[in-house]
Amino acid sequence: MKPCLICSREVEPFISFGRMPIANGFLSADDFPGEYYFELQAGFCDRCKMVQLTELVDRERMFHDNYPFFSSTSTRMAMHFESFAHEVISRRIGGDDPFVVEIGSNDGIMLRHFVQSGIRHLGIEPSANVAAAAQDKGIRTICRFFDAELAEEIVAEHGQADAFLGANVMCHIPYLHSVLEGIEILLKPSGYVLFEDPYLADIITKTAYDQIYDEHALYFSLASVQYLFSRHGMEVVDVQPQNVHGGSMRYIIARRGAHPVTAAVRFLVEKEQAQGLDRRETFADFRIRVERSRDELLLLLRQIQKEGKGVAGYAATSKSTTVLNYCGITPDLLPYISDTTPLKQGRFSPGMHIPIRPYEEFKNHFPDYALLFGWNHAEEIMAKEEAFMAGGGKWILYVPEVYVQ
Ligand code: DWN
Ligand code: SAH
Repeated sequence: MKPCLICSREVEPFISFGRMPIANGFLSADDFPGEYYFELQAGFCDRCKMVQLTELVDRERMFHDNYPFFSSTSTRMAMHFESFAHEVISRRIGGDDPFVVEIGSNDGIMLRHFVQSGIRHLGIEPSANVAAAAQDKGIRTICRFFDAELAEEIVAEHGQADAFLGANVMCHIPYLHSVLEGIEILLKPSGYVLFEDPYLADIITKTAYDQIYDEHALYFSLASVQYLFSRHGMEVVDVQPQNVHGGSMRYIIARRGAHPVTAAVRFLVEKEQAQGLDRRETFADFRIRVERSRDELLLLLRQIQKEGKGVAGYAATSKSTTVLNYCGITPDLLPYISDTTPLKQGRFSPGMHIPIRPYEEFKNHFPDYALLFGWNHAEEIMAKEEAFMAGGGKWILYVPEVYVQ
């Protein structure tokens, strides 16, 4: 048993996906022999209620100068971050010369709106290639991992921040206490922290097990976030569910007593208890549903193969690495995955070594079936793929269950 990343109590594992490669470790054939693996296993801490990985991958193996995820590839997400930025600008900052810091700012998908509004901003993004994409757009970005030490340096140079932002990044940081110490240093007394991540209740109820992969070290509920921030003199003052990435939660946090706590926080605390997010049995039940999902997906792909129909993967997401390796989906069952990211094209998927092909391959030769690894972008993708569907093409989905549409 491993000590909890948040409170040091022993964590009880509830699911193992077995030997797993790096989710975003798309590779060339020369690299197959040296491919890195770890055991992908998630556990639950009964004291602080944090769901977490029990074996961690070194951060430099995941976030480096060749990180292949560029946030701006989804137009729906671009709109989402425009509205996130406007929530901050209209409701959370003010005064003469506000200053906003975002960690995990990637290619600047959110910060560009602060640039446009002439607001003092700073992005903290350790993956050099995506940081450079932001810098090229005139977005002030430091290429470092955020922690308490960096927070001191930022305050010395720019002063304290009015808002500290993060989207899909806090759950990537197992050393969160250092980040929270940094926030204590960086945030003005009346400042706000706003961050959002895939929400544990959505992952569990939708059997969205593919959200579990190396980069996601933590899986937040309101209860676990409250515990974490309370240890640093802060509290959750509001929560706002977000209809992105399959169901996310935005947490709005302030120093204890600085701002009133909304009724939404109290309601969600009760709802989580009713859903059993604070109990082990909930996770044991999740494991059973995950195993069933795996068996059904494999069965379906084998049937399609037997019928001699063509199938392709759609979007080589990080999440797909868990599905492919856990289910054992080999290139004979899935000959290729189409993806719009040039850095992934011409390479192979981690572990199962399925070729990643440019989107044009899909567009020019529709398969009979498309296995939608980008299910979280289903609305955007299906709207774009009307011709595929009009020609009789069918989608294979596995969240919240395995089905053909
Ligand atoms: O937390 C994370 C989230 C925010 O983004 C990171 N750890 C990594 C990443 O996860 P992901 O790879 O599962 O993200 P997405 O946004 O579900 O998938 C992005 C991939 O999908 C890209 O490779 C581009 C591809 N894609 C595509 O080929 N066609 C995406 C769309 C919308 C499309 O139409
Ligand atoms: N916010 C973007 C990107 C999410 S991907 C979005 O929602 O689309 C996660 C990002 O966090 C990656 O770009 C990664 O390089 C970055 N990251 C990982 N650890 C970090 C840390 N300690 N500090 C700041 N950024 C970090």
